[in-house]
Amino acid sequence: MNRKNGETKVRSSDPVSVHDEIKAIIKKEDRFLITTHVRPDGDSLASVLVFAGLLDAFRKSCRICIDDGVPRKYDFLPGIERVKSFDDLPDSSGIGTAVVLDASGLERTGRIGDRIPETARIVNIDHHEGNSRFGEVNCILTGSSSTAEIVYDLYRRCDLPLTPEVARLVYTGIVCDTGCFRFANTGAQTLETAAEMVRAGADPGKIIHDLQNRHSAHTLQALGHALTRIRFFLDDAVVGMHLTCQDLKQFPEADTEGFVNYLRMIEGPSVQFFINEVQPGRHRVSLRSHEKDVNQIAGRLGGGGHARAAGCDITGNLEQVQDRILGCLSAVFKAGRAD
Ligand SMILES: [Mn+2]
Repeated sequence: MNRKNGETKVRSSDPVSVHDEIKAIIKKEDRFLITTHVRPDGDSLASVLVFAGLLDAFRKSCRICIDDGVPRKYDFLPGIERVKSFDDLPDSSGIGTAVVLDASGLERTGRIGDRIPETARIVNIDHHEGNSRFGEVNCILTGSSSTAEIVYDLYRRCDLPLTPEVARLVYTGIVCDTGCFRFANTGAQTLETAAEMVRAGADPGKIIHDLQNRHSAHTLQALGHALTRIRFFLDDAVVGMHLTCQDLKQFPEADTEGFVNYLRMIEGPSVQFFINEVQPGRHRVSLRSHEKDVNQIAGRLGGGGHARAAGCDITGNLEQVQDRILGCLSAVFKAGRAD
């Protein structure tokens, strides 16, 4: 990837001027690619679909492409069939503008980033604190609960009518990134936007049902298995659990996304982690905290995310992975810098 990143310093954008800039691009550009990070979640998928709706309203053509399949649990999202995987993008030479949503760096889009022609303009819309401002236009609003909320704000500023489909998408994005309005990123504005979505046709009960009550039995069995592995570290300041490839062979249909959040329910520890061995020796680590900056810790381990929810990939055996996480945490605790 030859593209140069912009300043790496975190800085929130001025929403009015950057929205105007994006609006101007939408008006003059005709060939768009919309993408987001690998292992898409509810917010990233909702964001790409709301942005696609915005382009539809301007009668612009776009392709939506993600370097990963769409997890089955998001199959209820209106328009989800428009989201294509990497193999469906054999030729990207005609793309004039790539809109990258909910990705803190271009590398988070996996192989898609490399497919964006050098001549194409990149519009980067995100709410992650560590966003590397890799776009020609960067709309980074770290105070937003979700990227869906930012895209909706843009949609509203374009004076487009709020359809029930867009309302369902935006509501889903907010619910997914706020943990159903439980996390610290749930502000008054978030709840106001959510209320607006409900008035416009989003059904909160139905969306929660679609998101949470369609798990396979394997998912709950895998969760049960992981919960038996809860261990405390660093004088009980940290709690963690893990699943190995071997474990997951017993539960092939398990979706482990969100398992780490169960650890947050334990009183006492200030940091929670879940280690998921996705391939032999390759571990996906999820970090959470009620009050520490785990984005900083994930950053030291080659990952990133948000202050209270972040992740990284670490290779090695389980003990090595655990040692690296704990080594990093104990250094940060000692220095008292993770507040
Ligand atoms: Mn997000």
